[in-house]
Amino acid sequence: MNVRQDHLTDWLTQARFGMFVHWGLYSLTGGTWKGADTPWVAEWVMRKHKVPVREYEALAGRFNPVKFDARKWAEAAVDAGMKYLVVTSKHHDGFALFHSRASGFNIVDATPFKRDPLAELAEACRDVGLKLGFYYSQDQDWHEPGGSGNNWDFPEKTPEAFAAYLESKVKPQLRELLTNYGDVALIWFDTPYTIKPEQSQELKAFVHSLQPRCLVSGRVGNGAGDYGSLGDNQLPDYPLEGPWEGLGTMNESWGYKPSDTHYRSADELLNTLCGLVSKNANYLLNVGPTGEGNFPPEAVSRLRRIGRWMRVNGEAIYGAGPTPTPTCFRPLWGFTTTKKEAVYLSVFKTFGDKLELYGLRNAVRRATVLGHDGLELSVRQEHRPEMDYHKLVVCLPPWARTPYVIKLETDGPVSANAKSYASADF
Ligand code: H79
Repeated sequence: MNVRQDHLTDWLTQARFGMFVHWGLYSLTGGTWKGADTPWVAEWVMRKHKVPVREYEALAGRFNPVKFDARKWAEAAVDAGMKYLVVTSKHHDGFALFHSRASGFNIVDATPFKRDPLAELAEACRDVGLKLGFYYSQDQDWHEPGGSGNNWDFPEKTPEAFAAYLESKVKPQLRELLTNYGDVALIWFDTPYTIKPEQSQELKAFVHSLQPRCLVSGRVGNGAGDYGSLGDNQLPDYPLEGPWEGLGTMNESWGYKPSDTHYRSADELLNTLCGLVSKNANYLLNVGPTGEGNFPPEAVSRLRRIGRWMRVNGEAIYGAGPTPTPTCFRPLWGFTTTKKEAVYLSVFKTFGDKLELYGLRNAVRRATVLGHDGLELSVRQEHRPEMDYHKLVVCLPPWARTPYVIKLETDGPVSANAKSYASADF
């Protein structure tokens, strides 16, 4: 995929960490339909149980999340160290979480709530300095005969009906999203299962015609995106070229699912963040608020812990580049990220009182632990320039608690033997 590499994606690479929010009518169900569970992901409740459109629509009559507080969501993201927020404006169920003239199946016209959460979020994000993006399911729409995915109400799918759906719902709703909510940082398209190459290009051009600075996610399909999108919960093995974004959940489901209690710990989520940045990718971490509009307590506590860590260690994340030694055996202690004249080692696991790093050609001027700037760690370096072999040994501080970050200040721009191996004994 040909991702865009110009100044318009600079903010994305600078940001590195964002919040994904999956919220909609499915949040009311918690993934349960007439007593039956939906495996894995709650937001698929309609398709997994083949709920007829008319029956699913009735959920709207019960959607009244009076506890929704946009400011609270935005502040939770900022406190966690996140720089942007992407919220589901319309998921595969076809329900618009904003006031839409293009479809009556929207939160203002179809629910007793009658408020427009996206308008409230746009204002809150502006107030707290978060960029705002909208997830929009352009291909699957289980509410429409032309959208893909619903073959129980609409068994006859045709390319003509899909094209008509793009014209009558997708484009008008994108126009609303890109006209009524101020600056939109990105549109996060998803699941390009049936969309044709020219339709993906057309949607991208349509978004840019309304807001030229708005980025289009890789899942608009057919390689047309401005930036790349990894698979759900995927970690790449090697650094990626250009702007990319990884995305993941804290438990399994994206939409609120109280039975899904298999949460990753805050440290595991930080491990994923550091792992992604070391591969030149962002991390969009999901929260699935309840049908009442609250973040689950498990998410709140993790966001708080992540925020405490980011306030000390954010320097290793924001605007940081990938590992300079991608072919090194994957270090077991953690991950490497870089700035112009610094290398950051995020340490998640220690083996004894030393850590080894191979391939760094620079002399290290100073080694410190972020948050403990006054204390210098002792390092030993061995260089054999004729073999481009470089070994660095850092003495680990016994008082530091993982995960922590070691900053190595280099004697000039970071330079490394990218093909360096972890061991010279081969
Ligand atoms: O919005 C979230 C997912 O609902 C959406 N993308 C993320 C960001 C997504 N849609 N489709 N997929 C992800 C891939 C579909 C995977 C499937 Fe399944 C495996 C469909 C059926 C089996 C996962 C498990 C979804 C339903 C059950």
